[in-house]
Amino acid sequence: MGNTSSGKVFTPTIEEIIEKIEEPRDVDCLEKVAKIIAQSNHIVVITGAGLSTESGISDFRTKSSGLYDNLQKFNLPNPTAIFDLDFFKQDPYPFYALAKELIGKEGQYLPNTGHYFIRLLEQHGKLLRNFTQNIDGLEFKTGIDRSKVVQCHGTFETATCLNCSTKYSLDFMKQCLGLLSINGSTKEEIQIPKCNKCDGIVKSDVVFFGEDLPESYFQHSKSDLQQCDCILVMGTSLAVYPVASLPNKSAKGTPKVMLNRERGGVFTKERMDENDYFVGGNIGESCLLLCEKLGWEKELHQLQQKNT
Ligand code: CNA
Repeated sequence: MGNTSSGKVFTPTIEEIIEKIEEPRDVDCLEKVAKIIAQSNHIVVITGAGLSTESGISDFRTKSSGLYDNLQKFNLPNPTAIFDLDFFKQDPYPFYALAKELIGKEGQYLPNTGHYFIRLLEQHGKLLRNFTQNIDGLEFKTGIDRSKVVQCHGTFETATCLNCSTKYSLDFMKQCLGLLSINGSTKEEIQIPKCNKCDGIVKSDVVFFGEDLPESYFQHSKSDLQQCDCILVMGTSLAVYPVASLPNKSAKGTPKVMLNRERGGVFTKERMDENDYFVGGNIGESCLLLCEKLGWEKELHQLQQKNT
């Protein structure tokens, strides 16, 4: 599986990922998790693409609906090539087609109950940090404080010319992808974003395989994981490193909880210890049940209503 302690992003090949089985929710376990959350004051939340599927954005590895199973049309040498820098320099089109889908039209994607649950952890003074692998920015649409979120795999909010490093905004990218009108007219087709100064290819500041993670990851990951009193993992297969190794970095005995349809990383039956909890099923429903147990339903509805 390679060097899991490196600061560069990498993932095992699809063949290396064992076929996983979706598991139902264990209600007794959920009850215990609610108690742990009630007692915790420094929670680290680690999130992935599964958090946003209930907002309508596909994840990577869910069979048939996941993005990796729907990339055949681009004739890629392998699915992960879409985030490979060398491949991108040869053919940036597949990445931009995916970017167009992930960014979406204005207001197309909204946060769901899972995102709001994290916002509620913040509102109750319990959130130490949310390390997100997501690049859709839905966390911020809940109103969460930006300093509470580390975007481990970068962001679509900014972009950089690969040749001269000139910075570009999301609006520039949206215009190139046909998501924003220029002088009142929108071109639906994708134009490869090119630098106004040197004509180099402009790449979104999303972290590709082999690239370094952002500075904020290194600034916070070690100390937060040492300080936290609970780890909550939501919507990730824990297959992409180094984020996948974060749950192992907490102090011995720190409760670790995974809310996900399937087990992954340290949450497989063989690897779990007595302080680890796995809650299967959809995140949205699990978070709603947790809100009920914590007495947070009213606040949840208020947050959701504010944003619709
Ligand atoms: P992944 O490998 O696709 O895993 C997603 C996990 O979530 C799987 O285990 C699913 O079973 C699970 N899952 C999906 N939907 C739900 C749900 N509603 N409730 C509970 N569990 C669910 O994705 P990872 O995040 O682990 O992989 C990391 C990649 C994905 C990062 O580099 C991201 O940039 C990338 N990605 C991000 C987005 C996004 O920003 N929304 C979308 C697609 C891919």
